[in-house]
Amino acid sequence: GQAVRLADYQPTLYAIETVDLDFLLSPHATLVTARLAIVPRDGTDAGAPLVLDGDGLTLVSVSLDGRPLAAEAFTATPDGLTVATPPARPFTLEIVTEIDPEANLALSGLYRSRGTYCTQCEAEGFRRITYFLDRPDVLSIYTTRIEAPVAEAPILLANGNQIVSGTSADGTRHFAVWHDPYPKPSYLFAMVAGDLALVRDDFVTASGREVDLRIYVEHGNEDRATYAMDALKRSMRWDEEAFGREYDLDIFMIVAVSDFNMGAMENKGLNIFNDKYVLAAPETATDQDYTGIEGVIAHEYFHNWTGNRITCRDWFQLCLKEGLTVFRDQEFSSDQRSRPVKRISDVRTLRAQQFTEDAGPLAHPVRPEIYHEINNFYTATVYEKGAELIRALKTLIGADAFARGMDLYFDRHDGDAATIEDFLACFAEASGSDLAPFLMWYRQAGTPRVTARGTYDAEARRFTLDLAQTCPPTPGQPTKLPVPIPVRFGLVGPNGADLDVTAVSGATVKDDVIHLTEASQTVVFEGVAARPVPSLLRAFSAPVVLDIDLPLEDRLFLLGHDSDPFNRWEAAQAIATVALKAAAAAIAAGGTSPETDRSFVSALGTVAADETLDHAFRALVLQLPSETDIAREIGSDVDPTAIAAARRNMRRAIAEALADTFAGLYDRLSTAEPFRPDAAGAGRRAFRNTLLDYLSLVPAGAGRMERHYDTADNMTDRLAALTALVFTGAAGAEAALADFYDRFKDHPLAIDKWFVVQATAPSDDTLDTVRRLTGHPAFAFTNPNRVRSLVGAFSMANPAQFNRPDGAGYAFLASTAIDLDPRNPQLAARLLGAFRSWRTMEPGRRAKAEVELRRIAAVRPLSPDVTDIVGRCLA
Ligand code: BAL
Ligand code: ZN
Repeated sequence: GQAVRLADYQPTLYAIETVDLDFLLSPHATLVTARLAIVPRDGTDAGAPLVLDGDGLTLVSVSLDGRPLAAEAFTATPDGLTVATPPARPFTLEIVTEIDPEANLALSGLYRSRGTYCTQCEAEGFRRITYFLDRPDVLSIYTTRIEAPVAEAPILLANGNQIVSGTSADGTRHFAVWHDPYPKPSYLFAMVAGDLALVRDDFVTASGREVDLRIYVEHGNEDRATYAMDALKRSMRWDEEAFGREYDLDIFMIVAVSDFNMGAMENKGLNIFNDKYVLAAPETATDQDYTGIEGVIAHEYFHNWTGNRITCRDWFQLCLKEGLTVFRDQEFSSDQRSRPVKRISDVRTLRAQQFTEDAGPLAHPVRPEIYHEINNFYTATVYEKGAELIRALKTLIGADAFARGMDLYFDRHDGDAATIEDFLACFAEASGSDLAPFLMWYRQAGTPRVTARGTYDAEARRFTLDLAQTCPPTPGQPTKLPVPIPVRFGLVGPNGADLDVTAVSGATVKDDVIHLTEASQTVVFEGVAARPVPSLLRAFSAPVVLDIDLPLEDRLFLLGHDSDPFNRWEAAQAIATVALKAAAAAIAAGGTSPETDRSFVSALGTVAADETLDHAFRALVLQLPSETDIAREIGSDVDPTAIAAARRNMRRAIAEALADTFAGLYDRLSTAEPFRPDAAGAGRRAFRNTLLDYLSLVPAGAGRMERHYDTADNMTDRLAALTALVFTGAAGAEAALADFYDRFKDHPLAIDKWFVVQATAPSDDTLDTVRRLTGHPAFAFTNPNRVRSLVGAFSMANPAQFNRPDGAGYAFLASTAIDLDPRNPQLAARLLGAFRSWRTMEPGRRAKAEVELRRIAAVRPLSPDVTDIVGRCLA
């Protein structure tokens, strides 16, 4: 694709005020008639060409104000339609295209998923349906007529409200007309037609509007949509209470489909979901699935205001809707469950995905300034770092000013296609502060590193904290400027309580937040009664790497006593990270792992046994940093085999030292309780399964894994047992795999887990297994969930096996992506993200990865999606 630059933004010459769409559905030859009411914008030169986007379209006819356009009046290719000299007044353009939904394996535009017609238009799918100004700043009122055989598609849905419907005289064909009164960009268009079951409920908004809630699923799945419906109602109420946002149509629909590139899509009034984020039953869905459903249902619903009512001016502003909406769904989940547990989980994801992305060749600013393929920018940086920036902004200006800024944003920009500058201006106004420096967070890629060094002067009762920030170079950005970093802190005194301070100088400190705005600042705290242990970046108040040289005793103290639960967890992570880096280096150099520090192990035992802490939190403290986290911390000449060995050794050392404690805790939790997918139930299972994971490494685990598997009454427990059996290569592993497959062979989402377990197994046979499983009858390259479960899990979640020293993991991924690319380029490009850390590998692996990347780059034709990812990886 051509480079698109933020600096080149220009509004369109023409507006499209209304769009009347008419779909005559047929699997291989759907006729789409689009009647566009087009108006030259003020200032457009008379007769300036009208250039519409297309992608793979077949034009049937085009007419202007009811008359066919003469051949010389326009040019049409599959990828565009230009009207050379349109009238200098409002006019109607009628375009008829013919498309083949059945052959659309890219899952963008109009396609079929197990017989259901559905659409995915974000980012640029609408141009695969009809010629259009397919960009987010062209807002139109849509009316959609869908006609199909009754037998094939008894359900006909589109955005907005249904206004007319009818059936042919012989009863074989029918149609429905839907009208959406809210102007919207083309990426929010949706239609669905098929034979689906309906789950209904209703909701009354704060001001008394009755909303008809509908979830459409495949027949037989009705019972599995109840949790999604419940999450939807809770989301609707929460958005009224937390953000004052009410729903604005009489009907809200969700359709679950099996074949979907993304998680879900926020089309106005008609969300279309990957069924993974709708369907759940205790036997087939894990607690992680339930929380995923709750979060994604909320996310798509919240987009109705942050994304739909206020959309993006251009795709560079993607974070305007995504970062903000992720922030909103994270807040929702925090309020529904445990805030500290949610925070820790989100930071784990952020580090694993976003920090890793930010540290490699695919790093880009939260608001990029150039792209070649927008589909490749639906990233952890835009989403997760985007959400962190909203949170950091709230921390800097305070909750009250943040709330006023949000109100102002909704008020001022309702109906707009807005920018990050528009958004920040609302908060600058609401808080009376200059947010120009904050914009730098959006413009600079890379994870800032904050160095903190403290010294205590007992005589002067003074604590001095030297803070400095740097940000490493990223592609196209060799040097960086400082950004405003909110450092939430406490000075923890000897009894574990935060010490009082009588005066602070050297930086703005508001309540418990230091505003680090310069490259370096020294903060001086007066009246500090005792030597404190600084607890910095509490609740992870900014998306930075904190470099603080605390001795082990101080970290152990924070692990035991910090009033901030996040930093208690963080203390354990930091201790483990230091030790694991050292162990991996020793192993890579041909030595053996140093012994795991006994005081750390015993501190973990204390946390595990502390009944005042909730189960979910204890589970998180016991989980060591991932292999990916350790690799990123090492940063260069990475040996993933050594990292995996170091981590395995530490887990085993902990398990051996704490076997009795863990076994006792495990057994006490084993009393049966009815399954509930709430935070308490999920926490209890997470803790018990973490204990099982440790016990699986020692003799005490023998027998427990099988029993855990056999007695499981829910997927979380069953999957944990299966994972432990397979990962330890236990004698019962094969039988359990066979049993699991047999039990769930009619549940593709459960079979995905069966693929994941085998693809992530820490065994040198895993690649062979994965290759073999690509030929399994339950596997299909046409289904993104299956592909992600097998190929994606292997490449992204099994670093030691993907990065095999012989390069066979790289070759497998490259070949798979090359095969997939002609069918589903978005999916192929997404899988290749696994190469994002290739330059940090030791030279042997690096060379093998490069060979494979170059092999992909040489393939012709190659999609813009894959060309972009591979090109940036090699740049
Ligand atoms: N807009 C794409 C899917 C999502 O972020 O909700
Ligand atoms: Zn979103």
